[in-house]
Amino acid sequence: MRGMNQFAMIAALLGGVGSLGTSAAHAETAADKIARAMTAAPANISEQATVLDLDGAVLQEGTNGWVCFPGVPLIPGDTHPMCNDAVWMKWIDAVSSGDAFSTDVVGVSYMLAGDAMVNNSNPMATDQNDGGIWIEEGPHIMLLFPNKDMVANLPDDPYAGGPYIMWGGTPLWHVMAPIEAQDAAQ
Ligand SMILES: [Cu+2]
Repeated sequence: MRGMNQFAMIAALLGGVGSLGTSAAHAETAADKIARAMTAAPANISEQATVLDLDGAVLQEGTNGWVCFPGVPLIPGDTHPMCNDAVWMKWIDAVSSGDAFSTDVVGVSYMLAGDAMVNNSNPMATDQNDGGIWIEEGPHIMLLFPNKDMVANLPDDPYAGGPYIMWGGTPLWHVMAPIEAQDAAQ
């Protein structure tokens, strides 16, 4: 599946994930959003980063090429901040426009404040009782690679311990590298 349909479905179906934060988000000031966005990465990255709102509006201009968001921009109302390098920004743009993503170099994104609960194999899943493996990852780094052969050594199981592949069977695949111990599968 590709094109706008995929993004529209992800946005619509995962919208519920972020809806808990929506009412608080409406009351938030730009300063609140900037402060949360900056918690996604180490200060020496986030303090010089550009900060964008989920709709792409510039909250703060930066100088170091990194872009931080107060939530995942593909998920309306999300409150899990991330700081992306240029490769991850290209990935975000590709997913939101429905274009194919490719990269010649590794991409890095920081999510040191943790992430939403997701089905690790299906980005569009919404039912946590669907029998799939669900994960609400804590502080982590996310990596993009030029091709999947480069990560053939990594498991698809988020509870295997160490880095793992999220959404491995889809064009949205990426490596999750937790930086804190993860609770066992429930
Ligand atoms: Cu993440």
